[in-house]
Amino acid sequence: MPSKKDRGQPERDTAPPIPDKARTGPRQHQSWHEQAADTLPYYQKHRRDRRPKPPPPVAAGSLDGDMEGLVLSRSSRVCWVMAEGEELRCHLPSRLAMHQQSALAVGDRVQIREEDDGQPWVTGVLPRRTALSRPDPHNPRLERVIAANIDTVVIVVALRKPGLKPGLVDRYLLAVEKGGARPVLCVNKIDLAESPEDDAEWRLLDPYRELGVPIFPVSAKQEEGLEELLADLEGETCVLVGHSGVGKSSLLNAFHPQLELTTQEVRSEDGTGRHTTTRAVLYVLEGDTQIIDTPGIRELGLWDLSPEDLRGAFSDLAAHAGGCRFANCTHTHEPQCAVQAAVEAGDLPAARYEAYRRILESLGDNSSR
Ligand SMILES: Nc1nc2c(ncn2[C@@H]2O[C@H](COP(=O)(O)OP(=O)(O)OP(=O)(O)O)[C@@H](O)[C@H]2O)c(=O)[nH]1
Ligand SMILES: [Mg+2]
Ligand SMILES: [Zn+2]
Repeated sequence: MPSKKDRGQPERDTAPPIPDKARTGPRQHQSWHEQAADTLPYYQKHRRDRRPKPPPPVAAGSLDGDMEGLVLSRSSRVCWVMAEGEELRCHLPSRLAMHQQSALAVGDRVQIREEDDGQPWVTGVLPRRTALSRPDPHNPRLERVIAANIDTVVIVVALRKPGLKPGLVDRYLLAVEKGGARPVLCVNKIDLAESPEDDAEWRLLDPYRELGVPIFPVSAKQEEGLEELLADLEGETCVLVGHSGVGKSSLLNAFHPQLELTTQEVRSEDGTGRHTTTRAVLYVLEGDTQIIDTPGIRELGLWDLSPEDLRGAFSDLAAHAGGCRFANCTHTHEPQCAVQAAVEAGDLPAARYEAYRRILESLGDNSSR
């Protein structure tokens, strides 16, 4: 990893020891933003004309199968694959089934072959272009791939029922950046909200607007704003993610009513969803848009993210970090921290700084969900 000095930046002091919480993150590695070696703001790094990332290693198997296909969904030891216009139920060899959560995801391209038993089997998984991952909630050392080869991750939120939780959006943005896809924010259920001018919740979205994340206000119920969102996603492979009950499946039904996906009212007591969708499924819409519906989650753990990665990925904070006294400033306890000064001066939203602090602390906890 090149030092700051090698990159032509002035040498600065080394910060005093960081508190234990901030130090104990996942293993250190050369982070994706360092590899990118540029200082572009967050969203500009994710424009569609960006250079493709080098593919990760092949997950499993030899690649001399007979047919190539697209994984539509998966279950224990089997997956459904679209190959040559047909939907095939394919078996997984045990070497793949054993690592199914990381080795095979919806959106993966696989090689399949009809074996002697007359059944189609997956023989290998092709390298992924992008992925959206999280740690396994039961074992944070294992990667769980939510979706593979996606162009865009649509982070779905609602302003009411359930209320907007920016913490989850912050975490998704980090995971999306790491996986190489493009983020967009879809604000559903606007029929339940006041007008944007009057609604304090809308202001929670300001930092994301400033980061350049596209925001689409929609109502799946009243079919508002859907055309704009669909036009933005046209021809892409996308995944809908977010809390349970925000309306991911309802959006897909609104895009394509024949799907008739099951949806359920949120709980009246606290407005939380009922975890209706239980597995990720890819649907192909008109215009060759592929959309993956996923189960809602409670929290999103961050896969393989070090405190250094986090500092770089919060690009709005990082833009001020050059003024910190210490080159390795964590913006928590160090004197003469330009990031904290910017928050105090109102040049950086306090909410973003607090989000950074919360996530940094959770890395120390080795948070798994
Ligand atoms: N008022 C209103 N309600 C909506 C809208 N979109 C969805 N809903 C309702 O919100 C509830 C939850 O919708 P779902 O589509 O099941 O939510 P989900 O995100 O797929 O939830 P999980 O599958 O549990 O992750 C349902 O009762 C929908 O009718 C909307 O635009 N406005
Ligand atoms: Mg659903
Ligand atoms: Zn600092």
